[in-house]
Amino acid sequence: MTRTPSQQPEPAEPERTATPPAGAGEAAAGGLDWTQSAQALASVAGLDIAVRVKALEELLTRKGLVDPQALDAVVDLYENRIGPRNGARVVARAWTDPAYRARLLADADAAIAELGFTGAQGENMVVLENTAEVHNVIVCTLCSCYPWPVLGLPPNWYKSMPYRSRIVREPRAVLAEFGTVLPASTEVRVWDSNSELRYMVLPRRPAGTEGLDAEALAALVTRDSMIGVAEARQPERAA
Ligand SMILES: [Co+2]
Repeated sequence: MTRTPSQQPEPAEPERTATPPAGAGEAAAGGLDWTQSAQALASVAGLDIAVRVKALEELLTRKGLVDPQALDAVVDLYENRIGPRNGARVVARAWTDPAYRARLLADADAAIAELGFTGAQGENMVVLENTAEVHNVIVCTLCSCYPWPVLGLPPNWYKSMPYRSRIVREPRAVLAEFGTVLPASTEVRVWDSNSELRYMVLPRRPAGTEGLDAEALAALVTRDSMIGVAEARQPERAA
């Protein structure tokens, strides 16, 4: 099975972070010295990246080098705020600028880069447009490939085995669990991401949003709507 480091921002790689500080070698407060720490890290090097990251986090926490709550805050930032807000801006632009929408559907990498969103896990993007006829939803059945620059880090359910298997077998049932019930006439297409190709869904623009500017529109675009398990939010007041 192919594994990609899709759960933490780049600096979390043990190799780079486990550099011994000056005076290393003495027993530290946590009971491990840096030689032992490096060996411990090497011994888990063949394991899943999540296990390696967890081991690294515990080691750094024990040494007082990181605050686990601060780490959680960083993850939350990427998972829930910075990332999905980027994608929301892409969607709002596509809703308000037909020429941009056309560029986005034709060459997503270039159109997304126009807004300044580039980086790891964002190469070879494909944007899938939801319409009344076709509803797209994305998954990575093999692991957890996900377009970081526009959506941030994947939510835990996206990485879970039940989602990865069930969205393929029974997409309508899974969508219904997310509160998304589509007419029988709407075709549901499930797209399997991989290390060469990352998908993002362009959700349908909600009705009654004609008077909203791009910023107000972006606020209606949720992470889940860009994965395709939900639709964009309805505006609170009819425009
Ligand atoms: Co994957």
